[in-house]
Amino acid sequence: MEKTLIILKPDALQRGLAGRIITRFEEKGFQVVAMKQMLVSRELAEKHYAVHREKPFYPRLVSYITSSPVIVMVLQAINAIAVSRKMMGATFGSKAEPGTIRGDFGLSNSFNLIHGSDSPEAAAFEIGLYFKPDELLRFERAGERWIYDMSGSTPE
Ligand code: IDP
Ligand code: MG
Repeated sequence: MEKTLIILKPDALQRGLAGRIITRFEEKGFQVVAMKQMLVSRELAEKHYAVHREKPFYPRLVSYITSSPVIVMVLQAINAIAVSRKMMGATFGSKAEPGTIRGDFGLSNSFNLIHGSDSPEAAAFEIGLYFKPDELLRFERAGERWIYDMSGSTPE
């Protein structure tokens, strides 16, 4: 099982789309192991987006993510990172395929509703930035054995 950090960005909350986006992940079978609403500080945004520091869009990205509250989640699933990135779609709504979150809900080439970790290393780093270890709550789901094939030694 893999974990990923998902952020519903300020435009998702301001546009009242947070519930619908969370529902997509729930319906797919992801387990929510942590979730909170928060205002991202400039300091935290600069740490999170340090890899983009030299990019021309960096100042706008930092002001966007800090402009209004976000919902941050840790989601767990088999191949959580690749599956969630596919569900998010291409970076901007104008390019993202219909059927993806960005493709269905957005048009902007700057505001794009959602962040998702893009590698296991990024996921570990980002989860550590936003959550303390004891905020991750794994629990046994009643329906788990109908989401994964549990007949072998590991879920498939
Ligand atoms: P990703 O979110 O699809 O992984 P990245 O290239 O990692 O996209 O960029 C991180 C974030 O920076 C994007 O989600 C978006 O909010 C912002 N961003 C990326 N490229 C641009 C741009 O050309 N203009 C404005 N914002 C951008
Ligand atoms: Mg990225």
